[in-house]
Amino acid sequence: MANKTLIRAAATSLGALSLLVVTATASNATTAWRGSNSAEATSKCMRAFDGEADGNGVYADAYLANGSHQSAWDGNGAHGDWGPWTCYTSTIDRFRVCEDHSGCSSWISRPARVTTTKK
Ligand SMILES: [Ca+2]
Ligand SMILES: [Ca+2]
Repeated sequence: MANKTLIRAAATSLGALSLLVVTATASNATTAWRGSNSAEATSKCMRAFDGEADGNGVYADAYLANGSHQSAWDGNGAHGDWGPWTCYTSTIDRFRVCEDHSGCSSWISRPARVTTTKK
């Protein structure tokens, strides 16, 4: 009896923990749009969403602080779900959403970072 209660308590707190992590990731993300396609980025992770079933793939495109160029595709296309988060060891300097055979959004600099600069 005591053991069962313990296991249930452990499972409940584990569930609460993973929910917290997901919420934190989503709320810190910056989104770039091109038509119904979008890409999200945090300071070190990004993912893409293909919102148009038109045969054109969608990917998040980024330059990192270390100068490398990275792409993260929505691998399954317009199925109503996001591609997987891809994370890097270097921070994302700028990112945009690109649609194959079509083009890209404008660059967004330093996604998901709090800006305190005032002019
Ligand atoms: Ca598409
Ligand atoms: Ca998808």
